[in-house]
Order: sequence, then C-alpha cells, then structure tokens
Amino acid sequence: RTLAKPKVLFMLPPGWDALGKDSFASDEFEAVLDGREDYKPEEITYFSGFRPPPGFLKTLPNLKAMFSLGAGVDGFLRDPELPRLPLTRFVDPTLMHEMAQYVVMHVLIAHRGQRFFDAAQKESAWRQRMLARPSRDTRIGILGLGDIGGTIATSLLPFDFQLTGWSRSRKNIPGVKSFAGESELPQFLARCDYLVCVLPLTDETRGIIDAKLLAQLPQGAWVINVARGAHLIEEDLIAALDSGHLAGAVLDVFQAEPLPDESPIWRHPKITATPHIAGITDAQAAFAYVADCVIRCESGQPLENVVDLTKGY
Ligand code: NDP
Ligand code: OXD
Repeated sequence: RTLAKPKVLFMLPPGWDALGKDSFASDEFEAVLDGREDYKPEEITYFSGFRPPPGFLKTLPNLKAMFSLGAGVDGFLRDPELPRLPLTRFVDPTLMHEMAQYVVMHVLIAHRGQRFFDAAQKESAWRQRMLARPSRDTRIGILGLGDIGGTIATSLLPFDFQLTGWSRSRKNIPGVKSFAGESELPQFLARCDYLVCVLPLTDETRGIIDAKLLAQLPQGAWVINVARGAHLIEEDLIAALDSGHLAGAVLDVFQAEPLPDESPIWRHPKITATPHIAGITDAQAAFAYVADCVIRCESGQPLENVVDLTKGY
C-alpha cells in the first residue's frame, strides 16, 4: 500500500491491558491506543471501544464511524453529545456461545441443586436426594430473544426444559414459545421458573426488573441477569429473595461496577455474583471485526450490525 492507512483509536476495556501494540497490527488500519500513546484528535478516522467517557467522541473532528467492542452499546448511547455517525455493535459467535455457556451452567447448577451437594461434601456427608422437579416441568423464560437470547434458548433445548422468550417482535425458534410486546409480558412472566435477562439497556428496558415484575414470577423462581445492572432494581430483588418469593439469583452485571465492597449482594446467601464476565469479547475476533468495518467504510460498502439509534440497540 502506498496510501496512509486510516487511524483507528482504540479505547481498551478493562482486562485488555496485557495486549501489546503488536496485537493490533493490521493491513487495513493503523491502531492508536488511547492512554498509551500520543495522537492528534484530527488524525483519527474511526473509534473502537466499550464505554467512552461522555463528551469524548465529539472531540474527534474527522471521525467517520464508531465500532463498539461489546454487543451492548449503552456505553456509547449514554453520551448526550454522541456524534450522529454510524455505530456498529459486536455480533460474534464466540461471545454468544460464552453467554449461553454461562446461563446453561447456572441454570443446571440451580436445577440440579448442586449447592446442596457442595455443602454436603464440605461436611464429608453422603446426602442423596431427588431433583426438586424434572426439567420437562421446569420453565425457563428469556427476556430479550435476540442474537444472544436466541443462542441461549437453542443451547438449552437438549435438556427438555419448557422454553419461552420475550422480545419486541415475534420470533420463530422451534421449541421456544415466543411472547412479544408489553401486552404479553404478564403471560410470559407467569411461566418463568427461571427468568434470564439478556435485553439491551434502553429507555424502555431500564429498571424493568422491579418489585412489580418480580411479583409476577411464580413462587420459588430464579432470576439470572447477564444483560446490564441497570435493568434490575437490586433492592427489589433482595426484598423478593428475603421474603422467600424468589429462590435465588445469579448476577453478572450490577448497578455499580465494580460492585462496591459495601454492597449486600456480595454476602447474600441466595445470590451468586460474578464480575461481568459472562461473555468476554475475544480480542482476535474483535480485531477482525474492526478490520472488516474499516474495509467496508473505505470501499463504500454498507456496514453490518449498525445500531438503530431510535430503538437504542
Ligand atoms: P440483540 O439486539 O441481538 O437482541 C436484543 C433483544 O432484546 C431482541 O430480541 C429485542 O427484540 C429485544 N428487546 C429490545 N428492547 C425490547 C423491548 N423494549 N421489549 C421487548 N424486547 C426488547 O442484542 P444481543 O442479544 O446481542 O445482546 C443483548 C445484551 O446482552 C447486550 O445489549 C448487552 O447489554 C448484554 N451483554 C452482556 C454481556 C455480559 O458479559 N454480561 C456480554 C454481551 C452482551 P426484537 O428482536 O424484537 O428487536
Ligand atoms: C457486551 C458486554 O456488551 O461484554 O458485549 O457486556
């Protein structure tokens, strides 16, 4: 190539610190690592990151497009001064499968009562017991039946659970009953022994899992939130667990991240908490995606997975 390569500014998410500059070598673009090297804002043509600070992107005057390193783009859309430029989200099979593994694992741990056997082993106790309920009588509902929710549903299919999903538009996934729109939310909730949230965070979905919603779940239900902390009113969840209405919760995302030391979630006996690791963006896949986006932009082809700013995802 004789022409200068376009510069992509990367703002790396936590956990990517170990990646050296050589990991970003590309025929398609020159990577500039924010916080590690100096650059002139006007040199930057593209941006890639996860949660750029509000107000930052408007300081890049020659920006042409933004590529989210996450499937969720709430970290961009929270910026009231976000440039009106194409924004793509990361849609990647590895990420979808990791999310599905996390949910399948936690559903099975709860369904099989594995914590009971872990506790028995600590006491060297041979305690046998039956499953509380066979999988054919156990109902799992997925809030958000998109790329990740759909993969979670199909990954759960072989276990013979009753599967449902809720989304804005009706879906046709064999073996998964589809509920759509607000009017069908109560019917959906009434049949969730496990409620899995994998919605995008938008004005419509913020705080959706509150006391009113939790009260519509069957007695003894579980809540698994792998979407965003702001979907869930944590105080309402704790009240529903403490009252005995809910049996347990698995949370990967929180209102405040990192989860503050003083949060009761850390020590709650009915909550399993993990540090936003249900799906971790694979760096190699992410670079291939950024390269593809740059090629498309530079050659005038349409970008894939462009966020609809009116819908917010
Ligand atoms: P998609 O955009 O593919 O799917 C979103 C789904 O939510 C769609 O089915 C959509 O309905 C539905 N939805 C959106 N708004 C509403 C609404 N108001 N009412 C009903 N349904 C609604 O997103 P992904 O599956 O790729 O990702 C989902 C989220 O998962 C991300 O936004 C991110 O927050 C989270 N995530 C978390 C990770 C982690 O490590 N914890 C990792 C990766 C993602 P429709 O199809 O009809 O439009
Ligand atoms: C994502 C995430 O949105 O990791 O991809 O949370």
